[in-house]
Amino acid sequence: MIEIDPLRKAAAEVLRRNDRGEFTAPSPRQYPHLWLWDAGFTALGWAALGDFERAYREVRAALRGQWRNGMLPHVVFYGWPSAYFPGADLWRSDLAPEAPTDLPTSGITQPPVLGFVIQILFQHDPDRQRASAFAREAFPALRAYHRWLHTARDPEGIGLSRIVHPWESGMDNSPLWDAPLSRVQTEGLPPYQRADVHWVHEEQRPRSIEYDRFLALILHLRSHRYGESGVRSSPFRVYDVLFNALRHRSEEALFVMAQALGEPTGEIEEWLERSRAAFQTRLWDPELGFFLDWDCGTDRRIPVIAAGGLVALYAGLATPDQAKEMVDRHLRNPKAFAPNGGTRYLVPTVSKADPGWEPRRYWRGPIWINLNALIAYGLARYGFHELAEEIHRHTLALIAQSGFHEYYDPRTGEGLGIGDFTWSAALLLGWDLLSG
Ligand code: 9WN
Repeated sequence: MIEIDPLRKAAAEVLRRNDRGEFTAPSPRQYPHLWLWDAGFTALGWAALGDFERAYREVRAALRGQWRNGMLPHVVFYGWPSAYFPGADLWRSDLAPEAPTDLPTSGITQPPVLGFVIQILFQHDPDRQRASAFAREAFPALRAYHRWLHTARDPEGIGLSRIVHPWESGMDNSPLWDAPLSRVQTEGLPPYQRADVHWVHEEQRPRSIEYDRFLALILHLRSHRYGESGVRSSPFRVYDVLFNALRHRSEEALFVMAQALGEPTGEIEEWLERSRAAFQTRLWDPELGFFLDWDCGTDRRIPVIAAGGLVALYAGLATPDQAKEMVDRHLRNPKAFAPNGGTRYLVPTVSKADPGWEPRRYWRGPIWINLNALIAYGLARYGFHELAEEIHRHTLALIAQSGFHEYYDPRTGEGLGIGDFTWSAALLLGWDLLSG
């Protein structure tokens, strides 16, 4: 039996150590700035500690990076300069007319979690006046962000937002991107020095060829001043299940918030309806029985079974039959996600049956705490309570064994990547809050 109290205490210490005052660094050494989806998970951790003021400060810090067109950038460079690469000097957000002029940011976004995070904070803050004041302040910024996701990132109006860089998915080197990334040309790329392999062994990080392509994509978008022409001509354009599922879950939350605040709901209802339909017509793969990403370059689904697909459940986007099929054929299948002689823990980021599966390399196989939390609550939403509990138990076991690592080897439970990682601590604390 794992004792939860010492783990909570240790998690609170990680949050406090990584607290930089105006934001919480995902890791002060490896990631010394603010990252968008990290900030959302981190705010839940602060709320679970009862520190709602601090949780609001985290969200505000992310919103402070907002561009005039509504985009929320994936990195806000508080604390710049630092040793992080690629830094503000490479992104050059000052080239974009919509970017803030007083704070450097990146020029791409990350999974839209803040919508459901602000609803959770609103629901749980015991100080109702403070909760309403914050909701009123944050709602317009979030609505503007989602409008941007539905226009700039859905130029064909199909009801899904495209990502134009793997970093926008948050799952940087997933095998999902192998095919679309292979089309990114890297000739003429200026020489550069990676900083990510300073603290973490390079076998646990993306390969150099992927880094070259990550940078080539940034330079492409930058040469278009991060405007629509760059998005349209990007060699990497994907409708990602995880990204769009989190967008949908956040829009469910924005709908509830709009009702509570007396704001119009029609636009949000339309968003919800359109993404529900698009998940069925475009992303559900009846042969594989799973939600798959869509590659706009080939106009086909990407046949990679990744844990992000299961996050569709968190947004309620599967029919009950689809949920059952995903669980029976994939999640409970020892050849895919379930433990077998080789792996002991749920949920590896990629099915073991996928040829791209690598149990120690970043988003190609290891377990990440944020995906476990989202998948567990997705399962609970569909009534798979035992399986949700099992994922929670496995998560606690990983943390008890190896501490608050960035990710974990699903075979041994060994902690990989950087240690003292903020969202692993924040979600241990805030796990129950994710239920809504
Ligand atoms: C690039 C901060 C971020 C996470 C991402 C994770 C990693 C950055 C990097 O770290 O990405 O954005 O430098 O590797 O993949 O999900 O938000 O924790």
